[in-house]
Amino acid sequence: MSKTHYGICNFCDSICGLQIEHDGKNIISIRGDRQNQFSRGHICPKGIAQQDLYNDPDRLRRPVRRKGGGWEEVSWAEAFAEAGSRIAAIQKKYGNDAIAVYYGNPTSHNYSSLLVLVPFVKGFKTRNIYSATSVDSLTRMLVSLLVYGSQALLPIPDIERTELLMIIGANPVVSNGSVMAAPDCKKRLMEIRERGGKIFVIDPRRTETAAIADAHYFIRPGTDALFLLAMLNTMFKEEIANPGKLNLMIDGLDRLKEIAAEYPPERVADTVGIASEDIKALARDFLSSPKAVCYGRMGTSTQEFGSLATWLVDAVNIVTGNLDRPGGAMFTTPAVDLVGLAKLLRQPGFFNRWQSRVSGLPEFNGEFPVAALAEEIETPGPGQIKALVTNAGNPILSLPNGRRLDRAFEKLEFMASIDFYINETTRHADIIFPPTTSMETDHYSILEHAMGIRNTAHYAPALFPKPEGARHNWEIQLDLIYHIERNRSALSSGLGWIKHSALYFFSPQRQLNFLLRLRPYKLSIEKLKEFPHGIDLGPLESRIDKVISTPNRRINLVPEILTGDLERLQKKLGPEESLSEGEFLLISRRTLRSMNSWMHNSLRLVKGKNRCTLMMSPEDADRSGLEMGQQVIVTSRVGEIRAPLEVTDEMMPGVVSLTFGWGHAREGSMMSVAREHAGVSMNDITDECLYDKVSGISVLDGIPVTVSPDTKD
Ligand SMILES: Nc1nc2c(c(=O)[nH]1)N[C@H]1C(S)=C(S)[C@@H](COP(=O)(O)OP(=O)(O)OC[C@H]3O[C@@H](n4cnc5c(=O)[nH]c(N)nc54)[C@H](O)[C@@H]3O)O[C@H]1N2
Ligand SMILES: Nc1nc2c(c(=O)[nH]1)N[C@H]1C(S)=C(S)[C@@H](COP(=O)(O)OP(=O)(O)OC[C@H]3O[C@@H](n4cnc5c(=O)[nH]c(N)nc54)[C@H](O)[C@@H]3O)O[C@H]1N2
Ligand code: SF4
Ligand SMILES: [Mo]
Repeated sequence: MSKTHYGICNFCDSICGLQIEHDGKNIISIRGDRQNQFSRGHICPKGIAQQDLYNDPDRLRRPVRRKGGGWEEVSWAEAFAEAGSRIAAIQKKYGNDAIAVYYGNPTSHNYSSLLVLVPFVKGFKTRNIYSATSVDSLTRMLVSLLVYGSQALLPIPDIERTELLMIIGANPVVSNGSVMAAPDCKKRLMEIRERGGKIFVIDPRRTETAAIADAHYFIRPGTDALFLLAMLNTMFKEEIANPGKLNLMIDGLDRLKEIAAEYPPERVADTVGIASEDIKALARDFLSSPKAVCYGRMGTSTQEFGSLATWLVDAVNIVTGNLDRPGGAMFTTPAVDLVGLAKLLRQPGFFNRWQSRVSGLPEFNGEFPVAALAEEIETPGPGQIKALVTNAGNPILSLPNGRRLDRAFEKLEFMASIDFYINETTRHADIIFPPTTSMETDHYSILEHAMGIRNTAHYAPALFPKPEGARHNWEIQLDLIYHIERNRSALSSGLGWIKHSALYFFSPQRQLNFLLRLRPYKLSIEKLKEFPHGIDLGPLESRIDKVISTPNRRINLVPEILTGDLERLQKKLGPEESLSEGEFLLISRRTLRSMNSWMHNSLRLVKGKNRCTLMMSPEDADRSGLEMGQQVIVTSRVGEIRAPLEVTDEMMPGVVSLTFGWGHAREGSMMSVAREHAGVSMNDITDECLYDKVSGISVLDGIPVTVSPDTKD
């Protein structure tokens, strides 16, 4: 008999409520939960495809170990014992930093994995810690740390009440929002216009989001900081820029005025690609709207001036009085209060306490930027990486210069991965530990609720019990550390056992329950179970005076670490910055039926037309003598890839775009459907040497490339 379970999709920040029909063992169907307080029935194709992951015959159910040219299943005990002893031996021989850890995006969508992340990464006792943060939101977190005093203080656009939304470098209609949990995002954006508000989009591609906006402006990749400074220039000149009640708590307003004075719209227009009159009009519209908000994401984060651009997005909101006011950019009041917790534990975030060995890249919260990973494996000397553990990440496809990483991973003495699949990354591993799927785990989206456009809370029990002989992700993380400690010394083994038992006792579920019981809402898992469609805790509230975490409890509008980078930005205005003949700037693209690099083994998601194309404007195609559908070679400093050309006026002339996360034909990867729809990996030509000089975040948008016909075609 069919039963109904209300679950949560944990693939992206949208946290859609799922209505799952099942028979206790098999999933019959998945659809959007219409009664869900937050997602209102919304679901996207990836949510429906959760069942494909669960049913996938290629998904590993037991640990596997490399054997000859293939793999053999081994018991958990054997897998842990071997990984523990190999890692401990390598650390004994070369020092603790010889082991590196990389954890990927799904870690942050899985509360239990997240709650054991600190003991997990610290357990390795290495400085070589890496994650997808440095190809994603590092700049966002760094700017929050510098301006508001806590990396966890993320300003969220209050799209339910705003009258003007300026989206710069984000495509929420496809991504469903990032650092902005806004399920049913497209509809919510359309509601802004239905109530008479406006949406402006600033993007080198006329995106799916631009298609539902009032106006769209092409911008040259990497020049957002200049554009935003010119906006500020106009705002200050008009003399009506007024931070309002924030005036009393801002440090550096005059200094920002001085800085912006140097960037009149006329000075930046040619470089940015937006007419000075348009920049002024946008600034005036923004100023004159009683509730406006500027929202930037990947396009302003993972670029040459990622820190400056992210900072200036906030500056626009602050100087116009739109920070912390309804309809502007606001801080959430989540049921698990991360900001309060960070304050209590004195962990607001840390930056540049130490630097990477080879290139001197700054640490952030104890992690190095991934731009340093390949060179840290390749460069001999004390501290060289000899072994790697990955958790829920696919760096070969998700990090710049995947081919160099492929070569570097080959040199490792040992590698272990926690993942469901033998994919482009884990095929390099010696041992793979597969965790349970999202259908076998309970859910509470700690980070996403903290980024909600409303205050909400939603707990969903696991749909199916943990199958016999399976391990949850958090259990694998803790068991692995325990087995390393066992091999370190008798003392470490004893202490490790005590720690291990304590962490199992204070399991992630117990920790979550404890955190939920705290103020302000004093909830609990039991209580939340009474609300299978989630609880709406109301719209965002003004609360900066309660949460501001800088030592002097004031907003630091002009952090020196950021202003120090303005000199580099100035150079962007020089003549040497223009592209040479035949050169383009390459940007990244997301599509609705892809989830970064990893849901391509679901036939329902990959069938249909090839989305792995190079988009180019008709002018550029004409000038280059290229035609729609033709196979082209895209070449950067680090290599070349081949892809079919898609000629479209969506693209700004001079800019080309590729989807990322494809390229599943690599030998040894064992995902049969993905292999049939392989595509090519954009990150085979992104350049690991290009990063934002302040934060070290990788440049994924604005890579210089050339495009030529593939004569073999
Ligand atoms: N060129 C370019 N590159 C990019 C981006 C871009 O826009 N352009 N975007 C960047 C961004 S924003 C991100 S977040 C990164 C993502 O980078 P990664 O996190 O490295 O890559 P994902 O594709 O998310 O891979 C997730 C991996 O985790 C596995 N997995 C899924 N769920 C679980 C789980 O619950 N437990 C475990 N153990 N494994 C699981 C999957 O099988 C897959 O191998 O990519 C970045 N790379
Ligand atoms: N369907 C789907 N949804 C996803 C994901 C997915 O893979 N697929 N991934 C999830 C993840 S991990 C994340 S982090 C989020 C990301 O969420 P978003 O940031 O909303 O998504 P992107 O598509 O990366 O949007 C970046 C936009 O910036 C533009 N851009 C590129 N360079 C520049 C520039 O220099 N300046 C400006 N102004 N714009 C620029 C690009 O054209 C693109 O439209 O999406 C999440 N949601
Ligand atoms: S929008 Fe995100 S959370 Fe919602 S169903 Fe799709 S992948 Fe899942
Ligand atoms: Mo991401």
